[in-house]
Amino acid sequence: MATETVFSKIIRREASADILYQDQLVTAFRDIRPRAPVHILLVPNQLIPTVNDVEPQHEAALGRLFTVARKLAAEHGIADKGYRLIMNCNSHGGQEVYHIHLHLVGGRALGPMLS
Ligand code: DGP
Repeated sequence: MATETVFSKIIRREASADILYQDQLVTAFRDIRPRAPVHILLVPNQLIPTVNDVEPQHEAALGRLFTVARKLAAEHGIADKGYRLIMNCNSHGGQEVYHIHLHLVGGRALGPMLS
C-alpha cells in the first residue's frame, strides 16, 4: 500500500493549495516553490508513487495530464514562446514528493535542461 503525501490532501481539499483545475482524473495547482513565473504541478487524483509504478490502467489519467497542461499553458500565455514539462522519478531523478506529478514550467527562457 503506497503512502499518501500532501498531494492527496490537496486533491481532497484537506490541505490548502492554489488549485487551477480539477476533474475526476487529475488536479493542477501552483507549486509552492516556483522556479519560474509559471510553475504548476499536474497530478493524477489516484496515488501513483513513481513512474516505476505506472500501469496500463493509469493511461487515461496520465494522458489527461498533458491535455490539461496544454490548456493551462495557453491560459497562462506561455504556449507560443514555450515551456517545459518535467516528471522526476526517484532520488537520482530529483523526486521529492512520491505522488507522480508533471511540472509545467514557463514564463522565462529556461536554457538547456541538463547542465
Ligand atoms: P519533485 O522534486 O519533482 O518531487 O517536485 C515536488 C514539488 O512539489 C516541488 O517543486 C515543491 C512542490 N511541493 C512540495 N510540497 C508542496 C505543497 O505542500 N504544496 C504545493 N503547492 N507544492 C508543494
